Amino acid sequence: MHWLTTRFDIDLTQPRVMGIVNVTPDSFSDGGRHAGTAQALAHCEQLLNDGAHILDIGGESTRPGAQAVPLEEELARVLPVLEAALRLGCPVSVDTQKSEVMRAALALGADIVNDINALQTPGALDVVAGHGRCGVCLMHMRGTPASMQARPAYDDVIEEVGEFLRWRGQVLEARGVASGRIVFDPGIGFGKSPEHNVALLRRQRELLTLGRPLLVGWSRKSTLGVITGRGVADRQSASVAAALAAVQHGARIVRVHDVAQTVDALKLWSVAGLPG
Ligand code: YH5
Repeated sequence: MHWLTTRFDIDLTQPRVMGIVNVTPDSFSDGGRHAGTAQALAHCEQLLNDGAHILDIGGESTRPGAQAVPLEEELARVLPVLEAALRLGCPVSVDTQKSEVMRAALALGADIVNDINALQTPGALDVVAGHGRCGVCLMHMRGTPASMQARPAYDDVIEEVGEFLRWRGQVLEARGVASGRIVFDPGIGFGKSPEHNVALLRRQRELLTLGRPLLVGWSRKSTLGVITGRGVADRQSASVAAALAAVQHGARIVRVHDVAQTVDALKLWSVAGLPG
């Protein structure tokens, strides 16, 4: 099984680690745009040294309740880091919901569009289908980052997430995007209660019947805090364990902050002979 992207056919016969690069003012210094870009690029290099296979660059804070970032600001944050990261020799994804950011990122040569809104924003589908050669991660979200924690309700969260992803996959394929370019993500924490997120982990295998590889992001998310009683700075062990559990239940790509720890854990996992 491979994930076809702009420059790379990513072999998914072994689990892949996507390293998170947040290009937001709270992540890298406010010593000006150039200093922020240099720090973000150094972070990209660190993640690759730690064993990341894919870098995911995002300039929009999507934590529950976060404010929207204006287009010009997101472009100014993301594009300089993306341009430099594209020279590091690994697949690079851009984490955005905005069609204009997708368009600019693909013009620079971005390998993957990672959209928490599954290309439902006006224009996004046109940009990705018009390019036709990038990889795409389609994620399920209920509501918007501003509203999504307001009592999310599902009859059956697995069924509803699965139906949504199946529909978005069909929409993309109808627009000519090859199925080999598309991966699915259940969207841990996006309009789901802790119980919903746990159900998506325990029953994650059911989503494999959709026939696409699964990418999952548990790293540092609040459900891990609910389970362990720990604040966001102390969720590393739980994040690594969640990544391993997701791989055991069939995920092919894990999106993580703590790349070195996750890569080590996956190395042990693979020699232990516990199949994904
Ligand atoms: C994802 O799951 N998540 S941004 C709240 C936190 C910690 C982390 C402290 N982009 C995903 O990482 N893209 C984000 O609480 C994503 N899948 C994909 N494909 C949110 C995030 C986070 C939020």
